[in-house]
Amino acid sequence: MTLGLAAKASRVAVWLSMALLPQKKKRKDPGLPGASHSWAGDGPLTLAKFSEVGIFLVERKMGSSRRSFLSQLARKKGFRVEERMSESVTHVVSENNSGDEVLELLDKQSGICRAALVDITWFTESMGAGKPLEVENRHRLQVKTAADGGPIGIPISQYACQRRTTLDNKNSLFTEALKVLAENAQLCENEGRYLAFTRASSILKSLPYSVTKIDDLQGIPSLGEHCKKVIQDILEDGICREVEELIQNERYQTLKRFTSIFGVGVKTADKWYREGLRTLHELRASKILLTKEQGAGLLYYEDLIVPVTRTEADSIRKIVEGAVHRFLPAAVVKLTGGFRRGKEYGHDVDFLITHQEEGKEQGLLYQVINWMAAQKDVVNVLRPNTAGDHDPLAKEIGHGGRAETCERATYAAVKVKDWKAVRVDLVTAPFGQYAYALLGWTGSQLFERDLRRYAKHFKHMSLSSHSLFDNEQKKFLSAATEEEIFAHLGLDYIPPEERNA
Ligand code: 8DG
Ligand code: CA
Ligand code: CA
Repeated sequence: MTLGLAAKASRVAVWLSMALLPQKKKRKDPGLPGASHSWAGDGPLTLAKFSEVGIFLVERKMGSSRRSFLSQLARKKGFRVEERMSESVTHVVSENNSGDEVLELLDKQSGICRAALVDITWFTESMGAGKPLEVENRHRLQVKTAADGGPIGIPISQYACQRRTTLDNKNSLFTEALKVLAENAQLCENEGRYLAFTRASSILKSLPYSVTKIDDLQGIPSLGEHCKKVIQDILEDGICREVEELIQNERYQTLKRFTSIFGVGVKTADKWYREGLRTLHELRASKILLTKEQGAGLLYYEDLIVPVTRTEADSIRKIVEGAVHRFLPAAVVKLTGGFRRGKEYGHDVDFLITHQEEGKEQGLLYQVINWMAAQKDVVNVLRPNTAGDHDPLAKEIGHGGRAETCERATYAAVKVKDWKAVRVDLVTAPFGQYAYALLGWTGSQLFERDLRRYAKHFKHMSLSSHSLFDNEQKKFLSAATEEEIFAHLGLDYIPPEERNA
């Protein structure tokens, strides 16, 4: 069978890596206790009744003695009051300050302004009611536009899952520069800096306007001094010298080259660099022992480095669907990852497969792969190699630090004349976990990371690609759709094409 792919490719060789999602397991570690502790001034450590609400009282204009009195009052009534602004603050309460003034204060403190900015009336009414009231518009502090070009009508969340990020990036000049810094941090194994640059870049991607002057950044969270300096350099000179120098840096160039080989991580790339290797040619000529993945990654390097197009992804979908439906005609095959978010190109193609009758999907991938491997005129699948699938976001889940592991197998494709090697991620999920798997495998990675961080910090819930566990009610929350998951988390629904954080 010939597939109408790019001119060069008349057939597709598929590089398959697959992961089987396990059945929902009974959880041993129930996670956090039902209510969080709160330090009640001079009194003993008490349990906050309304632990989901975290109040931060702005001292400015309120004064320290009134602030301390109000803090004690709230704690006595079972509210959690934080002394400092942090991620667990949900309500910033201020008296006689404008929203802009509060935002500026918060920006100086930590850059966190995800919380609702409310007037003291919300606080006094909630105290009167003996419970946290819903925030109504009349409680909210008004935030004016930050600058002429920066219409920040509402506070911008530091959480990607509370922002709408389309592919229309109006600040690519800055985000490309920050991406280089983020990549470099990753190549230096500095996760903190990597995240800081990635978050800053992601926030800029979500802005509905182009930043044209430094004032446009007012009220934007997650922008540290370093990021602001990069933006300022670009605004003034059109380039950022630090970034330009990095791009020319030999270690950066070499490690980027080596880590772009499938199966090669930073540690290996760095080792090769220290051994004096610089180019793929040198690597190929060296006697260095490669793992199976690395060998295949190097063999198909020239193919895999070329982004997969949407047309190619569609052709692969037909192949995968054909194979799946041979064994399970009613199975659902869903394109996920970047293509589901509307991207035109990807580094691989991701599919999620399920069947309405729970359990039917078990063993399906092995049948599918084996069958496809036999269809050498359609796809050319080679060399199954099983390994544990470690969820890269597992630490964001935070229930006892235990990662959900999936069974995973990587398959490589033979490259013959006119074939193109493409990486494909195949995942199956039991029907009951489908919505969670769909959300988890659609990305972007930062969007997923922030969903989990948000769930943990604000809802005391543990989100994964399998489930959502409520640590207070100590139960799993079921969801048939992504919309239901957002609702469980108390978040506005964000469609896939706005998850390009
Ligand atoms: P691209 O291919 O277009 O370049 O980007 P993408 O489609 O957004 O990225 P991706 O690397 O293909 O990943 C898509 C999503 O899949 C990502 O948001 C997180 C999720 N994901 C992995 N690996 C794993 C894993 O091993 N386990 C789980 N549970 N999720 C994973 O990428
Ligand atoms: Ca992908
Ligand atoms: Ca993938």
